[in-house]
Amino acid sequence: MRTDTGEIIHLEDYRQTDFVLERVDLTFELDPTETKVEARLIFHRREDVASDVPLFLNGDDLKMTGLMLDQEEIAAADFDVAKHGLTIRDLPATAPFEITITTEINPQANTQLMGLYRTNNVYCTQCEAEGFRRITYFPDRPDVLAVYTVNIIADKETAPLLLSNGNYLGGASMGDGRHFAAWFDPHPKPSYLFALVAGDLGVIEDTFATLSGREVTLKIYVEHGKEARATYAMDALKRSMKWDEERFGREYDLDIFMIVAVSDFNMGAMENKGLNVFNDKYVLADPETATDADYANIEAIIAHEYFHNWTGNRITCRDWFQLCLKEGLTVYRDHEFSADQRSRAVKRIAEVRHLKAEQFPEDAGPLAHPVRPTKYREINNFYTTTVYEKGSEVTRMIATVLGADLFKRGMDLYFDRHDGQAVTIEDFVACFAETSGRDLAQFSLWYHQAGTPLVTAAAAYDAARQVLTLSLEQMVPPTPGQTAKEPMHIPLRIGLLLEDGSEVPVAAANGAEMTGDVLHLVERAQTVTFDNIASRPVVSFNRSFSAPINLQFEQSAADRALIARHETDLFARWQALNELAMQELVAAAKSARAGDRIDCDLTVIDALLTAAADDTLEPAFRAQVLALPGEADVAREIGTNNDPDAIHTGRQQIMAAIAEAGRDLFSTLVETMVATGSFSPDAASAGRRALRNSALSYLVYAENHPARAVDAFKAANNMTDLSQALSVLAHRFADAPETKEALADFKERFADNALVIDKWFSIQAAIPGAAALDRVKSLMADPLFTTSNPNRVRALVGTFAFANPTGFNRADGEGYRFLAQQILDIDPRNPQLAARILTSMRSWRSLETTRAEHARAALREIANGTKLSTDISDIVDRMLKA
Ligand code: B3K
Ligand code: ZN
Repeated sequence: MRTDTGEIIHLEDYRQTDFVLERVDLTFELDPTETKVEARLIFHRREDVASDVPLFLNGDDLKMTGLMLDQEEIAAADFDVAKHGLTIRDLPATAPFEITITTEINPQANTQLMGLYRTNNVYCTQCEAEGFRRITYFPDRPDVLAVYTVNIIADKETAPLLLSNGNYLGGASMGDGRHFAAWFDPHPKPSYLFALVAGDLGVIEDTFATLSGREVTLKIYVEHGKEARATYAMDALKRSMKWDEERFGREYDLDIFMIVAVSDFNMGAMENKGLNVFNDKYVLADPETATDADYANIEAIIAHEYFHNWTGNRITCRDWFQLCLKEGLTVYRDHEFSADQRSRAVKRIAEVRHLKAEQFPEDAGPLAHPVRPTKYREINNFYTTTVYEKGSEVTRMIATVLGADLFKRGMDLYFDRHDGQAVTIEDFVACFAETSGRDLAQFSLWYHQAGTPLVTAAAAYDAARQVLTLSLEQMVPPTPGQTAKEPMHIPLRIGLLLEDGSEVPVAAANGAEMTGDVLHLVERAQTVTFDNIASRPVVSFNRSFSAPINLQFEQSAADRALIARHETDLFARWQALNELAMQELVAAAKSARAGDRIDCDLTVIDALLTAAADDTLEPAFRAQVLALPGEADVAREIGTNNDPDAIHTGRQQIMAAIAEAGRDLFSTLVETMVATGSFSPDAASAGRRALRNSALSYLVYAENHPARAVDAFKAANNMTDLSQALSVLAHRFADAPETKEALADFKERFADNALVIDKWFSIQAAIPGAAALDRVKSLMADPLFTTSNPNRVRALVGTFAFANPTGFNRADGEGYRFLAQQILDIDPRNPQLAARILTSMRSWRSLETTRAEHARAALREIANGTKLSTDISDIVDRMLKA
């Protein structure tokens, strides 16, 4: 199995290795440009494997300086080194044998940030998915589990800290200015979970007493001087450890758990056994420099990586097709954690917003793939929102279909049965089928069929018979490689509300299985009736977003407003309001395009303002109500032939109408939602800030004057308020002197804080309008911009491409041409970063023709690039495929 040649890997070709790896001993002699790695690997041949079958080990960009079998040099005739691996022949038929490989690598020159690399003078590794093969030749696949001992030798002065997985064995000075440390990880693990960190870092320390009374040492390593900013992460870690014990019965299993924060990292974080490596963006926080969103992200990602210890590390994936086995499940676990720590309804709203904004377009475009794919060219391109977020939704649906108790029993069985194994989605699902006695074959289509199902619903009420009839149809749209689809098992939570807001119990229906309020839609078309309904009910579909579907259901604004006022499910209230707003935004975009007058329905404005004013609701929820669907959401809703400028204009008009109608409410909120006492990042305080900032931006809109935002900028005593005020200024009054002054002030104040400077770049990259491109270009020339730091590139280029619809989708196509150049420039250094940013063009076919043609041309320009990485050619080829 290897992907770096660009060949296509198929799930059906899976077979286990010919040799079993028993033990791994690694010795690193660290040097910035010439690191020596000695790997001693004990193997034995599987019984059924013929004695002439050679051993193949993956390798990438390695220089081999030694190769021995049982401490004897292997003759040149008995091995071949090729670009992608090492083949060794003539190995023992039955007895275990030891292969010793010495390689030389250059961490300093490693700009891909895969394998062993340097970041701010710290040695650091990233091995998932296939980075270990850039350290030594190895059976680099997740189903090869072994116990590792690691010796690290390095200069004592520049690398006083030497870390790897597992428990610390010991270390000492070596007399030549170097020292060493040895680590042993008793838990068999795949190579992708290997980690090494060495350098000079500061640390904060704590302890955690586990359920069974063991004491675990907790350490978070950060750059010197940043220790105080790691305390929130430590707190989140301890809460995560406790929660996993209480909710899933999972205890930590080593003497020490370490987190290292680094500034150059391709992703959010990495769950290496006992030694998580984090993008420092998801560790460092204090009120002056981190927003409420940053705090929430830190909490979620610390939890996510910690939860991987059981879902991913102790039980891992048989092959990379099973990625959602660990990722979807672990996202589900971190979602539940955040829901328990914060407000469940508000968390659910944020999840669904994210799912619809990121996963739905992926599922509707050229990059669509099943949650459990069956083929890939470059596995790094499959760390997608489909695998993660839709994977989480599928896990959530198992819990919904089974109910909490049976779901818990299924999870317990999974942990019991598969601990220490590398398994498949089928193994996972079988645990739930077994504990529940349910046949989950149809349900499993969620793993295998790509595309967001469309459910079309109609409701008819027969007053004479007191019967409500729901006609439901489902359709799964065609996706690349999958034209015909089977009907799915869709668990739809529903509620029936009467005119006075009271709820009719719905536990029983004719024509569908119901469990509680869950209606099981399993046929292509299903007619479901409810008896004894005294008056016409309003149907609330897909409560708490029980299924990740698109729903088409004609419902009057009055009915939606009733749901918004009376639903007991708060998510459903938000959903009704969001739907109302969406209809207005779509209509406004169409009017703007046609050059017609834009009006906003007063029922809709009233419903939104009523909810925003409702003191019985938590402020965070009310803030979510005021956050209208974004321009990209409107584009997705319209579906085809999109004109981003018209969508922008229409949305601005709707916001203006709301701002004008809600002026009094907004000024009251700005006055009353003020913080009391000192800053706290807790969810309730964050909610008040969110509501106040939202009200403030509407108010600035209504007044059409920057004064209030300038005042807010000056008065802010935390990064949430400060960056919000700066955004309002920059996005509404881009060229005003007040804005220039605020931007300059912000830059000067935070010039030495990279994470805050990222915000400075991204706020400006998102300023709407055709001038955005020139702004982005001149920001690239700013001395603070650097192409070697992924966070910085994402903040500027990524924000422009992902989060500036009018700027990026300029009608003349210059935005796409710019992106094409950036991709071709980034790709040779860091293909993963380039590929991720390129996915911003995944919806190009839904643009109106002129833009779509420009987008196609830019994609072709990329495709014609010389020496493209597999990452980029995979993405660009799929995007261009008809
Ligand atoms: N498992 C890592 C992601 C690795 C991505 C490799 N391209 C982080 C996470 O999902 O927790
Ligand atoms: Zn993960």
